[in-house]
Amino acid sequence: MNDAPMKRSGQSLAEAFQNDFLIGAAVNHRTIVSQSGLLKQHYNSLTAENEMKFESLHPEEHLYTFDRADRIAGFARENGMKLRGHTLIWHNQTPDWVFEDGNGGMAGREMLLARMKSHMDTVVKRYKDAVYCWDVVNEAVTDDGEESLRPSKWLHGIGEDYIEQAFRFAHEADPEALLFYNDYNECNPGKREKIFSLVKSLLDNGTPVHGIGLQAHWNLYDPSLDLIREAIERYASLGLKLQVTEMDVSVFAFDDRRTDLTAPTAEMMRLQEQRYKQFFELFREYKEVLTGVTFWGAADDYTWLDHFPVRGRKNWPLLFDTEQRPKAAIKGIIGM
Ligand code: HAH
Repeated sequence: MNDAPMKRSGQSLAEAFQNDFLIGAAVNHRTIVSQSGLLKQHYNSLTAENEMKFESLHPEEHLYTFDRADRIAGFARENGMKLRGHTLIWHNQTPDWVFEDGNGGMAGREMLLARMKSHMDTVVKRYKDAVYCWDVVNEAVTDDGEESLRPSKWLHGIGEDYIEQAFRFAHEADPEALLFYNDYNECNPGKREKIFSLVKSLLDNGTPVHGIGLQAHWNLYDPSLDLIREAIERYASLGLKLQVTEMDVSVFAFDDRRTDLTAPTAEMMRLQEQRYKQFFELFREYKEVLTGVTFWGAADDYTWLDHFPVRGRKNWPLLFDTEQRPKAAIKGIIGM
């Protein structure tokens, strides 16, 4: 449809990086239809944005709902795309029943561990042939302060070893799957060191963890290239594979609350093009450790950043515009 110029040049994003790393997009049950052509042309890996989260797959103790996740797995298989699993253990989008004992109290350690294990056995085994890697634990580390682990119902109910236990259960369920620890603000030096220490301690006690996911929810100004490079170097020093798992480049600075724009400014698009080019030049330098770059969406017609964190504000963070046409940024990257 709108992608004629790219088709003529025969260049797709995934092809341009076929000797470097996978190029992925987060999808949902609607976008595998509305963005189907774009996804098939430019991406060779997918992640379910929400459909494989605990609350989507396992809303009640004795009820699993696989339909939407199955459709995404089917779309990936039919089109020969890889699929990342997202996410098994997280403090968000996990139903309350998980943490309750059914008698008005909170579930204790043994009950929580049993639920964690049975959820993973069911989910990880079901998608064994479809999913090649899982975000086993998402966002377990705090952003600020001295504390390392985020206060969460998993931490409170099980104790500090809940992360290690999660990786062991996932590994038992599918010994072939590559298991990732995934987090955001991953280039912030304070948080970076907490993530580094957490993963190092997991490795030191023999926990099956194979990679670190850098979410990469970045913007036009932050983080700096130097901080991104330092984070990659630091995590790579653990001897693990790295993936960029949820990339987008918001056109708004972190504390910018403006809501007046109906389209991005020319200056925003210029800066975004420049940033994307710099990011991909850096990623290529690290292609030996970086095995995938996944965007948290495919085109600006749908992004989780619309209305988040500022209500009523649209964002334009991806490489394809609201009409699913390639932005200037993509030509810079492909022609690199
Ligand atoms: C990510 N969190 C999650 O990993 C992903 O599952 C979700 O769809 C979107 C973003 C990033 C995040 C957040 O949700 C809230 C505050 C800070 C960062």
